[in-house]
Parts: sequence; C-alpha cells; structure tokens
Amino acid sequence: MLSRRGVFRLGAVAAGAAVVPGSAAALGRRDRAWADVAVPPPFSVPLTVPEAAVPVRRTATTDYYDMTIKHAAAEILPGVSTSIMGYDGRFPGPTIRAEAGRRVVVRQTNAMMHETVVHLHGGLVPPGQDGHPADAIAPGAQRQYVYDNRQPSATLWYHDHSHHMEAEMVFRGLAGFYLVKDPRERGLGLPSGRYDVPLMLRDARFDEQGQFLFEMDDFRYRNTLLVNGRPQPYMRVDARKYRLRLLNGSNERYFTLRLGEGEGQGEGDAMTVIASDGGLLPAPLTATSVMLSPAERVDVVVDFSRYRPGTQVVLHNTDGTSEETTNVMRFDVGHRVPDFSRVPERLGRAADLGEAIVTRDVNMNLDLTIGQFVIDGKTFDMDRVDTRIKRGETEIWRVHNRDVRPSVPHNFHVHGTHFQVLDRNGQPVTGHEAGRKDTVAVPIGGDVRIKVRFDRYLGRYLYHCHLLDHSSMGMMAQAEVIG
Ligand SMILES: [Cu+2]
Repeated sequence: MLSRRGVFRLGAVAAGAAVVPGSAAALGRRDRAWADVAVPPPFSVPLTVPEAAVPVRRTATTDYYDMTIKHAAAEILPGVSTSIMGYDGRFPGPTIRAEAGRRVVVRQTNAMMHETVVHLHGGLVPPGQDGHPADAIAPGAQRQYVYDNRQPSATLWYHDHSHHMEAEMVFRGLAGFYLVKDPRERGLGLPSGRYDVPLMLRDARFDEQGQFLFEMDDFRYRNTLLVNGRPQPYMRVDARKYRLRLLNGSNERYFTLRLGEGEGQGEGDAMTVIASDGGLLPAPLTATSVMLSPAERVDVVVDFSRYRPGTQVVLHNTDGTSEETTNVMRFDVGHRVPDFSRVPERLGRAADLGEAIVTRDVNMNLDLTIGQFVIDGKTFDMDRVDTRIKRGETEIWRVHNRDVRPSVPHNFHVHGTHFQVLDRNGQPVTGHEAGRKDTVAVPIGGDVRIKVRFDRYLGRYLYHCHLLDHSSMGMMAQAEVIG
C-alpha cells in the first residue's frame, strides 16, 4: 500500500539550517506545488544489509577487490526503478570487511560519464591513496587503491570526493561501508556476524517519477529517510544483543537518535555506546540519545532481550520535524535466542596525543558576496596549500562557525588522522564524541577545539565541512604534512 506524501510543510527545517538568500532552498520556499512520488508508509519495507564485497584474489598478505563505478537502477521505493550511481551498481555500495594489518587493494573502474575519485573516510592512508580530488579517475579509466589497514577496529566508509561534485555524486549513491576489525576486538566477545549490522542513515529527495532530484543545498526537500537504501524500513531482530553501526550518510541532515516504543517522546531507551569514528572507546558508555552530523559514526550495542517478543522498537530522529523525518526505522523483536556475546568493561586503546605545540584558528563561513562557502576566507583551490603542519607535532585547532546570520550549521572533517575533541563552546564533549574522531559538529556561531597530530605520512590532506553541499561549494582546504 502506498500513500501519497504530503506537500512541503513550513517548519520542516532540517537541522535548524538556514535559508540562504538566493539559494535553491530560498527559491523553493515560494509555494511550489509539485507532486512527489509515492513513498510507502513508515516501517512497511524490510531493511536490507549491503552485501559483502568478495575478493577476486587473496594472498598471504592481501585481499584484492575489483569494483566498477557505474550508472545503474535500484529499487529504493517499492515498484519504482531509480537511476543511481553505485559501486558495482549497488545502492549503497558493497561492504568491504578488512583485517587490521592485512592489505586491501581495490581496483576501481570508472564506467560512468563523469570523473570520480574514491575517498576512504576515516582511513589512515598515504595521501596518494586518500582520494584527493586532484587524483580523479577519468571516464573509462581505472585506479588501484592500496589500503594497509594499519589502524584499529573501526567503522569507516568510502565515498566519492570529486572536485565540486561530491555532494551530488554521494547523493546519487556513491557510498559504501568499510569495516576494519583487529585481533583485539575478536577477543572481546562483542555481537558479531549477523548480529553486527551496519546502518547507513541518510535522506533523499525524489521527483514525480521516483528519480533522485538533486539541487544544491535544498536540504529542506530531502524528506525521505533511507536506511541502507530502503525507506524507513523495519528489521526483524532476535531478542538478544546486536551491534548497530550507525553512519550518517546524509549530505546535510543531522540526526539525534533515540530508541523506544511509541512516539519517541521522553527519554530514550538505553543504548551501550562502544565506538566512535576512530574505533572502540576505552570503555562502554550508556546513552539515551546520540547525535550524528553528516559522516559521523557511532557503534552501539542494543539488547533486544529486554523487550517482550512482539515489541516494536522505533529508532527516532528527534531532530526531525515531521512524521517523515522523525521515524528512521523500526526493530520488530522476535523470540529469545541464546546469546553468548558480551560488552566487556575495557574495549579499545587510543594513544595519547601529547602536549600541543601550535594553536591555529580555522574559520568557516558562507561568503554572501560570492555565494560560496569559505574556510579562512577562501574557497578550495587544490593547487594551494593552506596549512603546513610538522609530522609528529601536536596542534590544537580552534574551529569556528562564523555563520550566525544567516545561521548555517557546519561540521569539520580532517583526512589522514584521527583527532581528539577537547571542547565545544568551552564545554567538554561527552559520549561517543569523547572517543577518537575524524568529523565533529561545529554549531552555529560556536567553536570546537580539537587536538590533532599527523604521525604517518608526508603530503597533502584535505580538511573541510562534511555538509557535502558546502564542501562542494568551496568549504574545503588542505594541509601539507612536512618532515
Ligand atoms: Cu558547512
């Protein structure tokens, strides 16, 4: 049964983001009466889990994968074929499961008409493997990415990073999970196998024909929530513990996630937070809600055995402003099954980043005179180095969001390392944000201090806002790590 989705409602503002004068969002605000494609009612479509990528060859040290980046069709809305861009034509892309210390080589063939480049988000890889926009794969060409996986267990993802085009290309489907597992994690006894479930949360906008409709910065109209490419799905779960790897794969939407029966009012049910962007936390934490800005990840363990079989538990987005944007997915609790998994008191280890030697300021804002987003007054230029940083030296970066009027949220992503968030608006961060991060929310008019150190490779790494429409419109810069 399909229901016609309602027209745009005033107040359906994603993430408190601004209407930018002259932007598509501002223009669209005039009562534009368009008919959207039929979107199914919430929780009527089963969740699917992205299929695992299968190596074409395995040696003693290395797993080799072949992927083709291509235009394809996906059934996202029931009975509707939507054109997508996909890794192996999948939406989302296949999940790569990597072993720490064991090399992964991915040969990417670009079968599209556009150039593309693949970034491993959260990967501690040399600049040449990081997917810099200068390293684009031309249509018809191939590129081999070598990932050494010299990093602990973590939920990473790979996605397009094309110059000025990453927003649209990720929106159209160029994203997939990349999960690293280390021997230490194997000994912990966390839920694994089919009880370890990656969930890519994002929004989308469809036209009347059920095709993706991408307009720059029109987040207000991206009101269809997808989990692993399915609209507001349900998932049958056993009454036992699950590890849920939550990734915000949206371009611009923020999620504040709560779990509970009913309408999602009041305090959420407890989730055990075990990991952030950079990997396992030192110790598990209990949270009743988690906030994720675009590209952030959090791994939680949820024990469904505390619910009676037959209970329907909803993952709510309390940042949502309508039924469409508050109901993310539903877990339908089944029978109790034996559960030998556990969440031990000690989980991961993170190296101390030491005392900072250098302090820098990074300023992010919308420059209304040029209608572009800037960092320290400049739009991205791939031939310009914005910051030089000595390898092995610890720095504190004060990242400022200067956009108060109009108010625009931003976040901050650094390639090539994991940082520690010291504080936001002077207050220490808590929960998953206290773990190692590669992306952090920077509130309107606020600032975030992070402690950063590049230990590994020399060369150029990007830093940028991960509201991808902003980075596509210039909000990106690069650091050169020097010896
Ligand atoms: Cu931004």
